[in-house]
Amino acid sequence: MKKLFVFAMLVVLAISCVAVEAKDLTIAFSQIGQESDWRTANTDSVNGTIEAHEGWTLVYDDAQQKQENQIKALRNFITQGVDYILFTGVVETGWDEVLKEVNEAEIPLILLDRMPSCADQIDYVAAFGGDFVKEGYRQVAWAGEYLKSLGRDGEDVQVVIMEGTTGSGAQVGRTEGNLAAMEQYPFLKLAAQQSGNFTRAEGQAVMESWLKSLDKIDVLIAQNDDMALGAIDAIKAAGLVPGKDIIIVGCDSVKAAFDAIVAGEMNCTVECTPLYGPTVESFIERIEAGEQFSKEIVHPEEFVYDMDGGIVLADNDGGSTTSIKAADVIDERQY
Ligand code: GYE
Repeated sequence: MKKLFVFAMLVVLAISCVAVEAKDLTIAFSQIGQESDWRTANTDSVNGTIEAHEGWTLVYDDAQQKQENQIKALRNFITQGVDYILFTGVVETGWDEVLKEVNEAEIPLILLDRMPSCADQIDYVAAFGGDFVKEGYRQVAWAGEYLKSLGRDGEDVQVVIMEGTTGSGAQVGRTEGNLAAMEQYPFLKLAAQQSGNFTRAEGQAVMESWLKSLDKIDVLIAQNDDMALGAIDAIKAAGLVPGKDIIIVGCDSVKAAFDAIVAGEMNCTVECTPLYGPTVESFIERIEAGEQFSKEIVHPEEFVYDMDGGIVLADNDGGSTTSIKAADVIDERQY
């Protein structure tokens, strides 16, 4: 009986020790909006992870694509005295003032996804997001190599680039990568370049107008899958066959793009993972334990998926990657 009592006391002590050690945290997240499947998966991953973590409380704000809403949200987070701020900016510029206010309030800032251009002038504790230049480079390099494999590098191949939200880190970086890779494949000719704002509806509208105004389109480079999927609807409505009459390369690698590739209506998607939750969780846990991160942006490892696999393409950083057949891994996809 006495032994049992001592054991019970030890259990009580152990539980209370754990309770004292784990610090309760309020973590605020200023999200851009819900423009794409990528964004929905990103929100679910980050919010879901924080909400599931014992002792962590989430304060979430959806800015509906408006910079002024994000600025308001950040100021609210400061007033509330949250313990961490997670931030991704709808565009790159215009954050200097409000992020300096976050610094003055001494709230640890974690930069996610689209980095602000003032990153060099502010303090932040960690940064995590896609390598947008590399993704853009891969999109065009995949198309170049694929066309070569079809023996079409002797043609003048007409390429349209559908860009994301103008002035966003993802659009700026992917456009830089797209254009750098175009230089490596002189048979690829830029026929048009326009924003489809990362949404399905605008992707469809931009493709409709291109199909009316341009003589010939051989390749569509869409800076996200949602715009590619919208464009596919426009291509079908015009009586053309997507994936054949027009080669379509997207970005993100969302499930709907995998379905389109397996159905033969889309050719390739360059991965950009939205599953940030586990990384954010480990950053915060490690920072709480006293670890310091460098200011360098941590990029996740990402791949390229297409119809048949086996296309070898050079990366912009001297490395290379081999495409993976989408149908082989579709069942493992998490978003
Ligand atoms: O590719 C797109 C989204 O910033 C990486 O934003 C993100 C991009 C993503 O709307 O689908």
